[in-house]
Amino acid sequence: MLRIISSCRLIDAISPLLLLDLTSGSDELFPEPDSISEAGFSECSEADSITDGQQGTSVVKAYQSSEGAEFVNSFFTHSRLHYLSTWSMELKQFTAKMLRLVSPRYPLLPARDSLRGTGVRAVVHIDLDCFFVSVSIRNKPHLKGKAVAVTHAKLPKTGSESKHPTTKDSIPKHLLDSTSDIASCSYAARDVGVKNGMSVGEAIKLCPDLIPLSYDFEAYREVSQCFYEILLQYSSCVEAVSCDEAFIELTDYVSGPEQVEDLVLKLRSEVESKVGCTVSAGVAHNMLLARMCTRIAKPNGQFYLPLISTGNFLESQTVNNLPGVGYSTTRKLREMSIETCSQLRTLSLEKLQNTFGNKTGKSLHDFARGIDERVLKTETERKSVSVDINYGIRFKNMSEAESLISNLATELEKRSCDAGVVGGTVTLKMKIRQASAPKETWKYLGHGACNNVTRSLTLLQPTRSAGEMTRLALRLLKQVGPVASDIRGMGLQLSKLVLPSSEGSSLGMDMRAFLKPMSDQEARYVLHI
Ligand code: DCP
Ligand code: MG
Ligand code: MG
Repeated sequence: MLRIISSCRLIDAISPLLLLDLTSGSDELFPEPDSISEAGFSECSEADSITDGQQGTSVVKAYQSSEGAEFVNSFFTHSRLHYLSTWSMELKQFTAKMLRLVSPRYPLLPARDSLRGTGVRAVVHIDLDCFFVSVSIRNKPHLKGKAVAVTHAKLPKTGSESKHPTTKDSIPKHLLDSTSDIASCSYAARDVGVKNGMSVGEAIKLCPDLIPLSYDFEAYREVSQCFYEILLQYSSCVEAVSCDEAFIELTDYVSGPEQVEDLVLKLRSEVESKVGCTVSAGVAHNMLLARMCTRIAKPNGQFYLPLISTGNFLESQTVNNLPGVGYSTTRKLREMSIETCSQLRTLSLEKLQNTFGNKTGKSLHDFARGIDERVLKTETERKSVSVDINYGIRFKNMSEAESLISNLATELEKRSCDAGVVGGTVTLKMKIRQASAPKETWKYLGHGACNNVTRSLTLLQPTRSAGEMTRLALRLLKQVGPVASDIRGMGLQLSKLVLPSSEGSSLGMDMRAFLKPMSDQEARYVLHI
C-alpha cells in the first residue's frame, strides 16, 4: 500500500494519481547531475549567469584583459554553480573518509532479522526542501510560508518586504525584464507557478509579492556539513550526491517497512531540529525508485514505495520524472509519441539503443520497468580538476581569449595544488555561438545557443604548472581557430590525475584522501561521535 507521511499528515492507501497532484509544480526537483556541474556545459547551463539582468548592474561585467585576474576571481566568488560543484566534491570526500573512521549510532541487525535476510533493500533518497530559501529564512520566522526566492536580482530591499510591489502594474519595468534566475524558491511561490531556474522577470509576473533574498553561501555550506554529519550517524552506507541531497541504505538496520519509516521519520526530525530546515525522503528497494519517491514526498514529507506497488507507481509516471531524462531526451521521446513510463515499456531495447546509444538506451529500458541494480557509491575518486567560465565572455580580439586562458590556467594550478594532484591530460573547452544564434543573447552577457568544442593534449610528464597548461591550451585554441567574438565560454581541465612524484604517484586517489591529515571540521565530527 502506498503511504505518505509528513510532519502534519498521514495518508494511507492513497491513489498514485492523487499523490502526483499533491506534488505537481516544479520539474526541477531532480536536476540532472550535469545541470549543476561547474562546467555548465549542459543543456540548462545558462543558469550560472551572474547578473541582476540589467545592463551595467551585473555583479560580473564582461571580460577585459586588463582586469582578467579580478574577473576570474569575481566570477568564482559569485558563481553558485562553482560553489555547488566544490561542495559536492568536498562532501563526497568527507563522507568517504568518515565512513572509514566512525560507526553509525544504530547497530546492524543480524542478517536473519534485517531486511537483508529478505533480499529486499531499503534505500532512502533524502533532499532538503527549497534548500537555499530554507537556510536563508531560518532566522526570519515572519517569512515562513511566504513566497520567497533566492536570486542575485536587486528587487526591492530585503527587510522592507511589506513595501515591495503587490500588483503587476506597480512593478518597475526593469524588474519585469530581469533575466536573472531564481536559484531556489519557496513552496508558497511554487504554488503560484514560480519554479527554480525561472527568470526573475517571469517569476514576478506570476507572483508580484515575491520576496527576494540574497545568497548566503557560507550558511549553505555550514548546513550541508551538519546535514551530512547527521546522515552518517544512521548508516555506514551513505552516498553523497550534492549539498542538500544523499542516498542512505538502511537495509541492514531495519527488519521491515514500519521500522524503515520510523527511522526515516526520526532522521528527518533530527535534521529539522538541528539545522532548522525541513527535509523530504523517498524510500524504495532501489536508488531509482527512492529518488522518484522523494519527488512525491516533497515538501516536508516521506514516501515509501513497497516492492509490490512498483508497477502501479510507474504507470502514473511520465518519462521526464526518470532521473537523467532531461529536456532533449524528453523531446526525442515525445517525437516518438512516448510520454509515460508505460508507453516507454513498449519500445524494445534494440530500438532504444539505436536511438539513444547503448548506455542510455539500456538505462531507459530498465528504468521504465523500475529496474536499477546500482549500489551506493561510498568511495570517491577524483577524476579531474577544472575551471570553466561561460558568462561575461565577449572578446574583441584573440588576445583577450589568450589572456583568459592564462588566467584560467593560474586558477587551475591553484585548484590542482589544493587537491594535491598533477594531471597527464589538459583539455580546452569552448562554447562557440551557433551560426543561427543572435549575437545579443536573451540573457545579458549569457552564452545563448552554442556548440561545445573540446580539444585535449596528453603529456609525457603530468603537470599542474600554469605556464605549461597555458602553452598547451594556446596550441589547442589555435587548432580550433574560432572567431574571437563568437566565443561565449571557456574552460580548462586537468585529467588523468596522479600524485606529484614526490608524494609517490603509485597510490590511488582515494587512498590519498585517507592519508591526508584530518581537517578541523572532520576532527570535530569524529570527536563528537
Ligand atoms: N541550485 C542552484 N542551481 C541549480 C541547481 C541547484 O542554485 N541549477 C541550488 C539551489 C537549491 C539547491 O541547490 O536550493 C538544492 O537544489 P535542489 O534541486 O534540491 O532544489 P531545492 O532544494 O531548492 O528545492 P527542492 O525542494 O525541490 O529540493
Ligand atoms: Mg532540495
Ligand atoms: Mg537537491
